[in-house]
Amino acid sequence: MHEIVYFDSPGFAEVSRFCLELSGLEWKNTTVDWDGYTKMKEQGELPWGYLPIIRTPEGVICESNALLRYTGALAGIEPKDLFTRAKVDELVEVINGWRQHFIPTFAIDDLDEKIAARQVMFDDGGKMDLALKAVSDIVENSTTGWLASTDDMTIADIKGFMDTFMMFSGQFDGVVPEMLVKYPALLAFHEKMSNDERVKNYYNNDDEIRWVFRPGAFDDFKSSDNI
Ligand SMILES: N[C@@H](CCC(=O)N[C@@H](CS)C(=O)NCC(=O)O)C(=O)O
Repeated sequence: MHEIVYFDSPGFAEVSRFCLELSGLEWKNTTVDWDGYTKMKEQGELPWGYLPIIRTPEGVICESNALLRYTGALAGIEPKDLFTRAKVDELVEVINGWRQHFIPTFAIDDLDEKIAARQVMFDDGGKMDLALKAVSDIVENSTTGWLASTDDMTIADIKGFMDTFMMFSGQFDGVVPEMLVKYPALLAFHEKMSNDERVKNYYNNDDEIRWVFRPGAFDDFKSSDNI
C-alpha cells in the first residue's frame, strides 16, 4: 500500500496523487494541516523537513520530483527510450524551476504588496509571463500535442498541466484566470489534458479548488481571435 502525505491543496503533491490513481494500485491520500505538518517534523518523520512524502512498503520517499518519477513509473507511463525519458525529465525540472519565482511572494505579509509583486511577474516580460510563453512554445512545437512529443501522456504533461493551472484556482491572491487570455496555446493544452479520459475521470467531483483541471474551466478566458 502507498500513502502520500501532504496538505489538502494540489501544491507539490497533485501530480503524484494523479499518477498513483493511474497506477491502479491501492493508495491512501493522507492530508495534514500546518499543525499536523509540524508534529510530523518534530517527530522526525520528514527526512528533509518537507512535505510531500510517500510511504511505500519499502520505506519513505521525499522530494516531489522523485515522487513524480516513482509514481509515474508505477503508472507505467515513463518512456522506455532513455533519451525521451531524459527530455521528459528536462521539462519536469524546468517547470519545477518556475516555482522559484513565485514562492518568495508567499512571505509578503501586506496583501496589496503581495498582489502587486505577483502582477509584475505576470505582466509582459515578467518571469511568469516568460514561463507561460515558454510552455506555449513547447505546446506549439510539439509534433503530437504532448509536451515532449511523445505518443502518449508523460509526467511532463501532468506536471505542465497541473503546476500551471493550479496557480489560477483563486488559492493565490492576485493570480486570476483572466491572465490566461494571452496564452491561447496553453489553453489549447488545457483542453487536451482536461478532456483526456484519465484526467477527466480523476476530476469528476466537486472539489472547489480543483475546478481548474476540469474541461471548459477557462472557456470564458479564451480570446475571441482564438475561437
Ligand atoms: N523540494 C521540496 C519542497 C517541498 C515544499 O516546499 N513543501 C512545503 C509545502 S508546499 C513545505 O513542506 N513547507 C514547510 C516549510 O517550509 O516549513 C519538494 O519538491 O518536495
